[in-house]
Amino acid sequence: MKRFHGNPILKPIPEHPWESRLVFNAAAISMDKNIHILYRAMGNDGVSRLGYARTSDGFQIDERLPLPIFEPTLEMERNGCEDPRLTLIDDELFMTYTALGERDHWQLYQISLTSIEADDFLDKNWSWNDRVLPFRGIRNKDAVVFPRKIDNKYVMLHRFDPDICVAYSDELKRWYDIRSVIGPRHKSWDSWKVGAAGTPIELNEGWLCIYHGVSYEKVYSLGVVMLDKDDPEKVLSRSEKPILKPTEDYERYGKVPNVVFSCGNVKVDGEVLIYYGGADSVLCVAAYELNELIPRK
Ligand code: BMA
Repeated sequence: MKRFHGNPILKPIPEHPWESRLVFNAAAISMDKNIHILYRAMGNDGVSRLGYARTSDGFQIDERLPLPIFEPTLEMERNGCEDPRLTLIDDELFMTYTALGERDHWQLYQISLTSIEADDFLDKNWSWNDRVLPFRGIRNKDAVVFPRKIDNKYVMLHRFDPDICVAYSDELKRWYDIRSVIGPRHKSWDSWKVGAAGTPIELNEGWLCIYHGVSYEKVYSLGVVMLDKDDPEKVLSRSEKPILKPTEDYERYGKVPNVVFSCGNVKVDGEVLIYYGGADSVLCVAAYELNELIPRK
């Protein structure tokens, strides 16, 4: 495993009010010979919006747009659009994110799902389709859609505290059969709660899913779980140890200390690039050999 020596790859830009304070958790997708990064950004108003950056080699940023490409429009997300994940299915890009709103003066976070035509995305024509709430009014986050149907159904991983759960859909609107896939493990780095990271990667062995685990000490680390190709509720193996834990200064010190949190991973030949937020303050990347990510039982 190698952390990029140039980490962090994205930092706040003080001159841009919407991203002047924090830039962190990001979706990443490889299309058209580039890796496209949608990152969560915050300015002084404390509202999360999404910014866009592009890299051709996965590490050096070649382009970064000066304005957000996605921001709250609906009442239920007035306090922010957080932690995006992207999945390409046929020619449509689906984005899940956490919508942060309020109910009875309490913060309410829930999953929201939208999409955009791949061509529009590549043309930077940000014509997103309607935003729908798969689990309206229910506290839920860390949602990501699998890149293909399984048994003729769309599948999503999401998090009903403290477990990673699954849900199925026929048309990406109504979701059903919610069941737990993995939960926290006692006396482990993932003892408090777990949540999916980026889009599951399909391998011969199964679905390679990177996830975050939180310990009782509130340290956020990353691990992997391999799910059965035909039955994503069946766990084939799960890493005993984290594949990434906060050790560098940019992971240990920041808005929220001791956090590595990922919403995006990209497989490039035999390597996987994992994009992750450091201490909820900056965006970083680490490269893994595919082999080292496959969990041994
Ligand atoms: C989670 C999410 C993430 C954040 C993490 C650590 O609940 O809100 O966006 O990175 O906490 O603070």
